[in-house]
Amino acid sequence: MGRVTDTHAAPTPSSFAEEFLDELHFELGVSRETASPTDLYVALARAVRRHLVEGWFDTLSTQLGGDSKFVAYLSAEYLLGRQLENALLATGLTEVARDALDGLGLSLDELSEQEVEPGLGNGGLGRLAACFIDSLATMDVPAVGYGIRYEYGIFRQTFVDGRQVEQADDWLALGSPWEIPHPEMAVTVGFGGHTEEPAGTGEGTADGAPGPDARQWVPGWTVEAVPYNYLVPGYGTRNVNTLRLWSARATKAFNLEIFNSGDYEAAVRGQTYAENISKVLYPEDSTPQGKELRLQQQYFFVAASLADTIARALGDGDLHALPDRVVFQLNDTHPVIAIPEMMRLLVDVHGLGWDEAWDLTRRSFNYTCHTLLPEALEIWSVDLLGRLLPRHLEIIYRINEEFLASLRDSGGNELQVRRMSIIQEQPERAVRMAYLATVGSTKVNGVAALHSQLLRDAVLHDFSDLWPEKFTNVTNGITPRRFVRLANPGLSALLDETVGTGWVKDLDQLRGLEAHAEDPEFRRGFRDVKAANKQRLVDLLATRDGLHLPTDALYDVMVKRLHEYKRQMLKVLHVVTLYDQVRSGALDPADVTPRVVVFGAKAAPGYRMAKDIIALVNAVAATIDADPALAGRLQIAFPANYNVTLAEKLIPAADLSEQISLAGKEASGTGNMKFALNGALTIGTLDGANVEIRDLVGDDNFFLFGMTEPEAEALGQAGYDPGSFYEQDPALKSAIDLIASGAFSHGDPTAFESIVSDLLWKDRFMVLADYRAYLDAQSRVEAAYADPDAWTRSAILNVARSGFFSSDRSIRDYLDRIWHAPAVPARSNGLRD
Ligand code: 26W
Repeated sequence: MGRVTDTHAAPTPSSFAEEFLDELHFELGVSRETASPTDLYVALARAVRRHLVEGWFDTLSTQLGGDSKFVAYLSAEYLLGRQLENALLATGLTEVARDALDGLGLSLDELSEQEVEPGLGNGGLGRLAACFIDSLATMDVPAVGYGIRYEYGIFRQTFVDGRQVEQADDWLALGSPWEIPHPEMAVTVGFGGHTEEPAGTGEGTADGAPGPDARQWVPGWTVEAVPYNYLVPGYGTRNVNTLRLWSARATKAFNLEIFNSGDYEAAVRGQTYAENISKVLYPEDSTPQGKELRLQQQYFFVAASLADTIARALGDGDLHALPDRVVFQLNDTHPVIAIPEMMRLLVDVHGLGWDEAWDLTRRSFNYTCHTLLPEALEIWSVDLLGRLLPRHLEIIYRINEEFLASLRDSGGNELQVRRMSIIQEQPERAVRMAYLATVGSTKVNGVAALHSQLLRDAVLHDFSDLWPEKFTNVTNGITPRRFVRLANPGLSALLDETVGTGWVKDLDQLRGLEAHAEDPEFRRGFRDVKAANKQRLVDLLATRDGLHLPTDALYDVMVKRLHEYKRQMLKVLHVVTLYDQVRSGALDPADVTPRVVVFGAKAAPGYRMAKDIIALVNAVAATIDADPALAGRLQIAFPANYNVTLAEKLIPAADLSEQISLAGKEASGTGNMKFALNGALTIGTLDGANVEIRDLVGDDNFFLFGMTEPEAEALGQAGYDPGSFYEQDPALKSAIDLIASGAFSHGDPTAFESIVSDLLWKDRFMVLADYRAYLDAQSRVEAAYADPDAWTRSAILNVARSGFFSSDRSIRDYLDRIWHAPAVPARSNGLRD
C-alpha cells in the first residue's frame, strides 16, 4: 500500500502518528523541528480528513447510484464553528489522535486551539443551517448544503474605549485544511445584459427549437463559480454529506478581451470586480441594505447551485422527475431568486411550457421564514433587478400577473390584490421576496410554534387565508453533538453513566434523567459538572480577556446579536438598578446574590443604537469594577468577539439564561435551547421557542415575566407612553437618571443621551413597560438560587426535558411535513476492501 496507511483497518495511535507526520513532511513540506503550531494543526486536520474521505466516497456512490431524492439546502450563511473536534468525534478518532500526539510530545487540546473558526454567518440563521447539515448527515439523509465561500466572514469584534471596532476576519489567511476546491468544475454565472426573441434554431433550448414561452437572455458579463467541498460527517454512521460553497473567479473571456485591448490595469480591475462577489459576508442582521453586491451574491450562489443540482439529480434524466429527485429548502428570502432562476432554466434553456415549468418549480421549492420584523423582509427594487437580472424580472412580472389574475378570478377585490402583489408600488417599485417565496413554494414554515402562528395571523395573513394548507411549523433545534457532547464533556460523561450513550443520536433518552432528579448523589455530580464548567470559563476569560472572575457566583448569561428587540437594555437596567441601590444604601451589599453577568454580542457595523448599547455595557462594567462595595457581589463580563467557539465555553457554565425579547419579536431563538439543554434555567418572555421550552420543562423550572404578544400589541395600539412608566417607578427613574447623569461616563451626561432619550420617548420594544416584571422575576431567581438543592433539581429537569430541541427532531419534522426524502445509509463501495 506504499506509504498510505490502510485507513480501513482501525487506526492505532502509531498508524495515526505516521499519517500525521506524512502530512506534515510530505504535504506541508515542514519538518517536525521547524513546524509552527499552525503547521501542526493543519497536518493534524488533514490526517483526520483522510478518514472522512472514504465514507464520503461511499456516500456519494450510494446516493448517486440509486434514485434517491435529495435535499438541497440553500443558505447564504453557515456558521460552522471549529471543525477539528467535530471531525474527530464523528470518526471516533479523538483518543487515537490524542495518544498519537502525546507520543510525539504534542497536545491535542493545544493544537485544536489553533483553528480559526469559519464565521460564515451572522447569528441564529447561519448557526441553524450548520446544525441542520449535521443532523442530515447523522440521519443518513441525502443532502447538500449550498452557500458562499466568503473570503472574509463575520468581522472580528474588538473594543476600543468600550466601543465596538470591527476588524476583517481573514480566516483563510493560512488556508483551510477542510476544503477541497474543484476549479475544473466551475459554473459560469451571467449578469446584466438584455433579453431578446430566441433565435429560431439552436440557441434557445438544449435540443434546438426554442420553447413556446422562451426568451433569450444575453448577459452583459459573467463570472465563474468555483465549488469548494466541505465534508459533513454524520455521527455514528458511515454517511458523510457535502457542503458546497461557491467562490467567485473572473472568467477567462472576461479578462482576455480586456487584456487583448492592451489595458492591463482594466483587466485586473475586472478581475477584482468579479472576485468581489464572494469577498465578504454582509454583517447586517435583520436590516437588509438593498445593496447591489448583495443581490449579486444571492444570484451567484443560487445560479451555480441550481445548475449543479440539476446535473446531479437528473443527469440526462427527465426534467419532469425533478420534484421526485430533489427538494429545495430556501433558508429565508436570501436565496429566493432561485424560483425565477428555475423558471428560466426550464422555460428558456430546456424549452418547457410556462405552466408545466411553474408546476415543477412550485413542487420543488419550500420556504422558511426566520423573522417577524417588517424591516427584515427583503425587497429588491425593480430598477436594480432589471439592470442586474433582466430576464428574472420579466419572469417575476409574469409570475405576479398570473397570480393576481387567479386572485381576481376567485373573487379577490382590488384592495386584496394590491396587498398581495409580489410587486410593491410605494415608496418605490420593488419585489417583495417573501411573497415571491410564498407564491412559488409548496410549503412555508416558521421556526417556532408562536412564530408560525404569527406568520399566519399577521405577516403572511392574506396568503394563509388563500392557501391554509401551505403553512406549517417546524420548531428549530440544535445539534447535541456540538452543543453537549463536545461543549460539555463533564455533563456528557454524567449522562453516559446515567442513561447510557444513546442520547447523542436520540436526545429524547434524556427523559431517563428525571428519575434521578431527586437523587442526592446525582445532584452532587451534576453540581460538580457545573462548577467545573465555571472554573473552565473563568480560566479561559482570564487568559483570553484578562478578566478576573469569581467561580462561586450565579452566572447570568445573555449572548446573542445586539439588537433592540432582544432587549439587552433591559438587562443593563437591571444591573444599573442593583448598583444604584447598593450605592444609595437601599440595599446592603451582603444581601446581593453574588452574580456575574456575562454579555456576548456583536452589533451590525452601521447600527448606531446597538453600538451605543455596547459602549454602555462596557461603561457600566468598568464603573462597577471600580467600586469596592460591589467586589465579589456584582460584576459584568463582556468578552469581545462572541462566536461559536466562545459559546461552547460560555453556555455550559451558565446558571441563568436570558431570553428577554419583547413578545412577538424573536422568531425562535436557538441559544435558549442550548442553555436549557446544558442545565441553565431560563428567565424569559413568552416569545419564540421560549414558549415551547417552558411548556416542556414546566413552569416551576422557568422564570416567566413580561407582556404576552397580544398584550404588547394592545399596548402599542393604545399609544405606548414609556415616560409614564419612568414617572411611576422610582427605581426605574433612578436607574435611568443615573445613566443620564454621566455616572458611567466620567461625568459626561451626553455620552448616553441617545439611549436615554430613545427609552423615554420611543422605546419601540417596550423595555420600560416590562422593567418591573423583569425585576420581580429576578427576585424570584435569587430566592430560588438560595436553595441549591431545589435549583439543581430544576436544572436537571431542564436537561431531562429538552430532548425535543435536538435538530434531529427538527429534521424529522422537515422530512415528514415538507421534504419526504427517505434516509439512504451509505454502503461501502468496496474501493478499499
Ligand atoms: C440582511 C437582511 C437579513 C434579514 C434577516 C439578514 C438576516 C436575517 C435573518 C432572518 C435574521 C436571523 O438570523 N433570524 C433568526 O433566525 C434564527 C433561526 O431560525 C431564529 O432562531 C431567530 O429568532 C431569528 O432572529
